[in-house]
Amino acid sequence: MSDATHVASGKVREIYALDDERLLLVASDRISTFDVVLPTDIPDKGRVLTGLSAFWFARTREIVPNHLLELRDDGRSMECRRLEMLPIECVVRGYITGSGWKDYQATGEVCGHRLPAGLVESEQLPEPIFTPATKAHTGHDENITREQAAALVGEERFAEAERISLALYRHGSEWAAARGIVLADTKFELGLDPAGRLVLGDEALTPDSSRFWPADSYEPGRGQPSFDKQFVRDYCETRGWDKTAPGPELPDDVVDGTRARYVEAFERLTDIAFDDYLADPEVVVR
Ligand code: Q0Z
Repeated sequence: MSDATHVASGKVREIYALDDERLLLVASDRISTFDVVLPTDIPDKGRVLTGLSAFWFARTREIVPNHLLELRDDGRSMECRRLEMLPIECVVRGYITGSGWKDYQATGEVCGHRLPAGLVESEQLPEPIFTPATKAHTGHDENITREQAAALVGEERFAEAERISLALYRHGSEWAAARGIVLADTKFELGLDPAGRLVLGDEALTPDSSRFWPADSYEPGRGQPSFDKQFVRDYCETRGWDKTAPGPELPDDVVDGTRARYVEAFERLTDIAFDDYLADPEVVVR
């Protein structure tokens, strides 16, 4: 780590430059809820997210190449190829929730996709839709139409990004559904390699970049509980917190229950014991 210079911070992750071609992505154990990072860590959360990303990168290489070069022994750091990231977030939605639900209620459309009338909150869409967003450096990403996205990246890149994103979502959502997890929606970040080819970067199909819902309690017509963060949200609600920083410290039972949910998501999706991952992170890419 002494040879790496810090280049960027996300809410719960850090990026370091290793050299001109390589970055180190480090996932912390921080957790955010209602857009605020809480003062209490969830032990091993960063390892769960890194392991899941690496798992998906290994399993989606036939769909799109990715930036992963090496998973480090700490289980929370990945050496990656440095890419020229596209200036759009590649969001795919299979269910109508979040900002998609808001936009649909206001206009009957999401990112220019006209949807059937009468959808209820959290309902599955007739088919998954690609709903690009701009990268807001402060505040929230903004949904944009395919025309706006195509103007930012070019028609040809847009069409390729859409095709890749839908294929990744279909793969991930079918895999997750077979293991009792609804992948409601997800966000990919694509970049260009030096040859100008699209490459999957950042994290992929993790609970921080997606909405995971427990399939056994799925019920359209209401908001769904989050597979991973529901204990934290419930606790924050009982505290009557106003959702401005700083958030509340979490009690041990909320921390333990939340850690168990992250580990459960990892084990269900990978069919690998989390202890085996801790002993040798490369198990997820073999
Ligand atoms: C990803 C982000 C994070 C803060 C830049 N392979 C890549 N090449 C170039 N840039 C990126 C990547 Cl992954 C890149 N982000 C998002 C991640 C902390 C922001 F860990 N920003």
